[in-house]
Amino acid sequence: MLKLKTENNCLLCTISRPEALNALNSNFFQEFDAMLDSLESPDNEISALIITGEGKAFVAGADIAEMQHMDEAAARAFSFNGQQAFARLAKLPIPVIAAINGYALGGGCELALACDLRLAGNKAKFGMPEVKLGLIPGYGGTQRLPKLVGTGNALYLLMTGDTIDADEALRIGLVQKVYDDEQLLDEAMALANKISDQGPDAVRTVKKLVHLHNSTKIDEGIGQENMHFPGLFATDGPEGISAFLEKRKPDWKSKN
Ligand code: CO8
Repeated sequence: MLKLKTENNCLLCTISRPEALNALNSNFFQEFDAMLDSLESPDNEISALIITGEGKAFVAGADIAEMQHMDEAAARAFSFNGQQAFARLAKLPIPVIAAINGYALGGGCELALACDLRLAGNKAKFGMPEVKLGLIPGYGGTQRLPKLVGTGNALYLLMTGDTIDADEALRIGLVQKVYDDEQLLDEAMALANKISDQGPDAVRTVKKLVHLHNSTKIDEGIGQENMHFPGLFATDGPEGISAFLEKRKPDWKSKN
């Protein structure tokens, strides 16, 4: 289900099951876990991950047909498995960009929520339609969505099951940018390259600290910032500062 392609050290992961609008089934999670294994490996040289979907959907949700015959134990396992996978995705040390090319519904929206940055094509559609099926999100959506768009916007989407378009998603902060569909992947790649041009250890540390704000009190988080700040003076900092003063581009490899 996953087509993987590397370009400029950036991994493009295309979810490819267009006949079912890329609905997430057990096969998906097996392949996704294998991709995460390789991205978590210490030898990994990939500097950014872009996730997109083939055809008219990013992902139209968890596979409803697969859920049809689940009992409670199977539902718990299916939900837990997805939660674990998306938690691993959120914790990857590299930036993860969702390039949302179409429907991002239910589990598909939750996948996008577990990414660091969300870019939408202008035909993208977002929603949490689980209540229409008599269900709730099971891959972290009840927790990640309100943190991103606020309690009111999250409850509106979660209680009505309504679908919103890319401009509305931009307005409520669900996505960071909206592009013409034809430009979406190029823009996602340009964003990945732009981030890759920055101090790699600085970017990893920013990601770690910003995600920490969801689980810590502000004083503790600021304390963590102070703990991590000096470490940059032993990695990216000297090269970044010298390059600025010498009016040249930093060569991060020279100091790492
Ligand atoms: N699961 C399985 N198959 C799907 C899904 C899905 N989520 N979405 C679409 N498909 C299939 C359709 O059944 C159809 O298959 P077929 O051609 O064999 O009939 C094919 O994809 C094309 O779909 P449509 O003909 O419906 O395409 P339309 O353009 O008419 O409609 C929609 C597009 C509006 C996106 C429509 O397909 C739709 O409403 N899909 C379902 C969206 C949805 O409800 N998503 C939420 C699913 S629940 C969920 O994600 C919970 C996550 C947590 C799980 C925890 C585990 C227990």
